[in-house]
Amino acid sequence: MKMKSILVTGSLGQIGTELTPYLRSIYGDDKVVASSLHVTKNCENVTETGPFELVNVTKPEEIISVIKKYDVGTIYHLASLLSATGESNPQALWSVNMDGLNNILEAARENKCAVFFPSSIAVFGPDSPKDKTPQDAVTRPTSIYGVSKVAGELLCDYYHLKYNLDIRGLRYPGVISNAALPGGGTTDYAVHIFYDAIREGSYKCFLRKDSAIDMIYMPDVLEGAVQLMEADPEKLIHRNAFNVSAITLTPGKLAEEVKKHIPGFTISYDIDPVRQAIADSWPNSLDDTAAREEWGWNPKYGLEEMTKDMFTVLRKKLK
Ligand code: AKB
Repeated sequence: MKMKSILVTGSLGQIGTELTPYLRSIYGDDKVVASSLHVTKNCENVTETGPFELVNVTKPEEIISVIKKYDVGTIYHLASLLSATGESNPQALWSVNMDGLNNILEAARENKCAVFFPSSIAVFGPDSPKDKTPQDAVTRPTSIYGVSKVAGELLCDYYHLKYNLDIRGLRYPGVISNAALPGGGTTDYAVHIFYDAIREGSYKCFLRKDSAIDMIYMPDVLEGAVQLMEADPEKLIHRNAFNVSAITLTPGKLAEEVKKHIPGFTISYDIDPVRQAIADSWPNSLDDTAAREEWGWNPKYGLEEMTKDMFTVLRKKLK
């Protein structure tokens, strides 16, 4: 049987920029359709290496037209606004994150597509256990981003239960990567610090030195997403919204690791109250036992390996 195509929304964002080529390397360049609201600078590794379409996820007809044109069978729905951006424009966040997801799920229902939905550590709030937050803890977030991710997880479960759609997803902590910069997130410091360390030898951090939030490195993000989508459904008890994590981090701890590579490196702190309040409402760390047991989540990059690789790649890129 001819293999159906894969559609990636938000393909020029932090994760999409690397997930699209990764999926193309596994399933074939012409089988992975990248889409985005608009084209950004230096995006040729996505737009020129396979099919690319402009799609606004708030417009159902644009999603349906691409699904039909390429005979799409699976959607990696990455288009989303992040936590800090959401606090400055909650309505825009709701429109992209919730209306967008609703449109994707409806299009998936009509066309019998499987869906990957990235949720976030942001689903947890001040009432959730702070350390090693369990898979099935209370989810009452205080950021609009978190509210949209909880509602999104529930909507995904609903479409699975009601229409038997194959919808799977992960709760990402902060994602550290070196291809595209993250935009408007609370965990962005853990990427920016590397760029500023190489360019300036110093970094001004918008979170407190002791603000703990878990992180994962992009190669583990890529492998984990595909591993989950390929997992035997019989083994999935949760299916959607799996906690995943790899590195428990604070800005202070990351700065110490950076200093091992750039000895004169200095960090200072200029706290952004909005992002600090979001960070304070999130867990310090996540318990990802369910992901490990149900589909074999096993991240390869700890703090040392990630930091070494970030410097190797970025030193070449920023030369
Ligand atoms: C953000 O900081 O908003 C994101 C996230 C943790 O979901 N990186």
